[in-house]
Amino acid sequence: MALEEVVVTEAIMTEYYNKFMSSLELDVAVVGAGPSGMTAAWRLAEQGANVALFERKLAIGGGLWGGGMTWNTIVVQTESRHILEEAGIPLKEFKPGYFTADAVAATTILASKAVLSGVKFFNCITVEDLMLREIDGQKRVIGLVINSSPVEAAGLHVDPLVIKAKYIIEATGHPLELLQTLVRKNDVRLNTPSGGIEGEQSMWAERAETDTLNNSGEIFPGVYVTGMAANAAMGSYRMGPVFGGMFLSAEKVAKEIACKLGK
Ligand code: 48H
Repeated sequence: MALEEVVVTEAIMTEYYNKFMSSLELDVAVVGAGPSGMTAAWRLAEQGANVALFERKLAIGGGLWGGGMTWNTIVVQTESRHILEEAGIPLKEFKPGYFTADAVAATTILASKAVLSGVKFFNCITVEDLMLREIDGQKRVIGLVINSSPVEAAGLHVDPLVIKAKYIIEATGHPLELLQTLVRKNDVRLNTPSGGIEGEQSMWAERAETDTLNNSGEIFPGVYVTGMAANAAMGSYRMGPVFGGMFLSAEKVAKEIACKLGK
């Protein structure tokens, strides 16, 4: 078979263009393809929402690949077992209530579930800012300001592009990048005890896991926070390589947004 290089180029340009064009006005834009972002995106897309996921790195997965200290096994508790089982991630019970999963299996299976449910992945894209509006006297986030990650890495002065979304999910993990930007640049109050970012605390796994679930939700009009970002925003603890709270937090946020979208 003849192989024309320009056809390959045309195929990539056309397909990516179509994916991008269908993401200009989303139901949900997820920022960060770690365990919480991918789980929330999967749960929403499988209910028919128009969802795109933006990830700065070339590789999706966030902290899920690495297990604990690069020993690539993760631990989840009984409460979150159903989510992994539904995804088809094999689990082993190590001791009563403590389940392990291969971190590579967890990452790849979760990513497959998301992409096959219709989530449009945009890896190598950095979300550098948010789009704000005042609606009925209240400020609301209505979209994302995005740029190519290599542009960011090279420090080039290249202006970004924008996509709109009814809801944004902040799933950037420990650095809490989106909310940091929102608070730094704008005179806004978050739905936190102080109105600002409370900041992550040290290790206390049991407390952190419960808090992750409680802290996940709408933190600013149009912005939901999930995963480690929820604890960083609300001032709770870290939990190390226990991932149950990440999955449960994403499931909670996806349910709340699906309900608002009438799904
Ligand atoms: C695009 C961005 C941007 C940006 C960041 O860190 P993650 O894995 O986040 P979670 O919350 O799904 O999972 C947390 C977990 O991995 C973890 O770190 C745990 C449990 N720690 C406990 C402990 O004690 O340490 O993924 C976040 C993703 C990453 O892939 C980033 O590259 C990406 O978000 N990201 N993508 N634009 N501005 N900022």
